[in-house]
Amino acid sequence: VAGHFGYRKRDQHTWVQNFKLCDGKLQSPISISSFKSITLPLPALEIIGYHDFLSSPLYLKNNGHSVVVNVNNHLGKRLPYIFGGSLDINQEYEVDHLHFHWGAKNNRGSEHMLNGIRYPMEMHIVHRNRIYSSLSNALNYKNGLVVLGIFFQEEDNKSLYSIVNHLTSVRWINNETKLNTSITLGSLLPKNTDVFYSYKGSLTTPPCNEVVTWIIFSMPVPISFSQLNKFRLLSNGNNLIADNYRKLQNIGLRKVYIRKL
Ligand code: SG4
Ligand code: ZN
Repeated sequence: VAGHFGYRKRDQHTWVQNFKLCDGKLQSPISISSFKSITLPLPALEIIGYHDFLSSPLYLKNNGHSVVVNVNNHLGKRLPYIFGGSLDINQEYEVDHLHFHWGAKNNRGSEHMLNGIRYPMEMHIVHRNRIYSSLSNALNYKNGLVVLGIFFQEEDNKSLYSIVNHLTSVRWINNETKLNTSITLGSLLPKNTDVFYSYKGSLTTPPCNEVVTWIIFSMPVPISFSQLNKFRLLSNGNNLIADNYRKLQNIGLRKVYIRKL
């Protein structure tokens, strides 16, 4: 979707030169604080089809900025989708792909911060509003996308094996490999999805379109040190991809909502 951009501090400062939207008032990521968030009596987020195995073949790809699993064909079946929660009534959002942001060290990597904590990794499950035909089409509309943000914290996790074991095959930019086991999206979610934060924001990469309703789960998912280290070996050809997180953006006049039980 975007052309060339880098994550080093001096590179992030130049995003706005090539991508004007990155200078907007509704940018992501942000620092979230539970006590500054507004509690709303929101219904649960309905997460449909997350326990179905995704149609194979599934491809894992190093795109130079991240590592991506595309989910956007689910032959014959409806794609997994979400609705409810903080989302507008009657709007359904289908899964497009998932990708990760991680750090070179455990003290960094997540894009959002929660209560002062930066986690070592954050996974984004990108969903497209069903009324739009494609991801690139959805980028033109304020209600185009919903991204589920999922933090990882260091601890062993079997459900990540199928992705992590293939990372050595996508070490270099544009490497792509077929996953030899299917996965369910549900196995990648936190045990508890009842508590989440939500706010209106943007893509965290150029072109930074302000079309994303963010839903950030409060509960992290475990990942082991050796699994994290496999992400840290991925390269874009010149540098390691690690530290592919955007600097924090101003909340400005925005409100962050929290759903509790
Ligand atoms: C990553 O670079 C993904 O590979 C991109 O996915 C994604 O762009 C981009 O991050 C921004 O997404 O959830 N971090 S984010 O705001 O989903 C889009 C693709 O280019 C448009 C397919
Ligand atoms: Zn992302």
